[in-house]
Amino acid sequence: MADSSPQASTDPGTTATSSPEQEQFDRIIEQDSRIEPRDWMPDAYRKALTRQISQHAHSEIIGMQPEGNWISRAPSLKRKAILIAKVQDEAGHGLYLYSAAETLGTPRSVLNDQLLTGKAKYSSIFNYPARSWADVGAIGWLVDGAAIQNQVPLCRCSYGPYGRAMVRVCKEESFHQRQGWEILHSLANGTPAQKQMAQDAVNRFYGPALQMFGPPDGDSPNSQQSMQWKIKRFSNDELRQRFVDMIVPQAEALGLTLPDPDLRWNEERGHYDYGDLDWDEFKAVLSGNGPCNAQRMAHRIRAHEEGAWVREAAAAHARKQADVETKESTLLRHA
Ligand code: BYC
Repeated sequence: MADSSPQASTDPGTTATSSPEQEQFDRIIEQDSRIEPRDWMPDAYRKALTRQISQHAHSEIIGMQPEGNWISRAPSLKRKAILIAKVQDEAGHGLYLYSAAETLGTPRSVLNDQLLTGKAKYSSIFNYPARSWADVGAIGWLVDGAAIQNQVPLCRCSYGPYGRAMVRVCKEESFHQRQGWEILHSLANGTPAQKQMAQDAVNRFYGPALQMFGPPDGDSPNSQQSMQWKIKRFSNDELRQRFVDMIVPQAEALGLTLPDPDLRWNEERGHYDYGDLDWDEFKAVLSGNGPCNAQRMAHRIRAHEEGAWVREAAAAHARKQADVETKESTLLRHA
């Protein structure tokens, strides 16, 4: 793809004038090809992607907390090893995503500041507590399940680095969802108390998991433009519907129910109808008033401060390496 100068930033839909760079960009989008970091792109496209990818990265990093809290209390060595691997995967997803976001020009330190100062959002779901071991199962089955539904189409995102990061993330999320399903399956087939614990966890996570897809389409200010740019391939409601259609038979197979009295198959639509979600609660969580917002942020800020020595050591090591390389190349030049 042509590497052209970042001038004449004219976003589609905001201006009648067009530049050759804009036309080339539009063509790439139209042909379902990919925009790469050095290609010209409208400022608004860069901004929209930086917002979405960095929020996604923040979600992965904050998302380590609810399950991380259960590592020391996992019911067996095997469960503990699996959970450690899963939480570590989330850290890895955060790193790929920060790297993808950085290719758009904003350094990771700036993105991180936006998270720590509360300017950037992260997924609403991680402001809910994991109260029991069954919640770890519900997070895997419902939260990672919702994440996969949302992220598989992102593998075809028009921005190359994001789409490529998503391919790997989705493979790992698949494993995460299965481990969650397997935890719930064991509990649902255990003692009546264990089955009840699984049911309570599903009751707690069902609504918030459906809200992960974002507000209803009519209240989603970013969707239309994001879909035109082929960042998003489906709307929030379309993906939410697909998710409901997927989990209803899975819940039946588990022998658990989903906490929605309005949930029923609609023959005419070929989909399950489902009841209204609590959007007031969603807004409260987004504005910082969910059950765990303060705790999640306090923990992340503390972890960042406690990690200062690691960042300083890494920077000192990098400086030392650079010095050695400079000395070696000087010696070679004079040899
Ligand atoms: N929570 O216009 P809309 C994981 C915001 S991590 C918080 O529809 P858009 C995992 C939205 O940002 C999974 N905020 O936005 C990790 C926007 O605010 P701003 C995370 C939300 O971008 C560890 C405003 O509401 N996944 O899987 O078109 C353990 C209006 O919304 C939420 C991703 O990040 C929400 N739920 O669509 C286990 C996927 N929903 O920025 C699992 C990538 C909306 O305008 N992101 N908002 O102030 C996306 O696909 C899209 O950004 C969204 C929202 C579907 C989330």
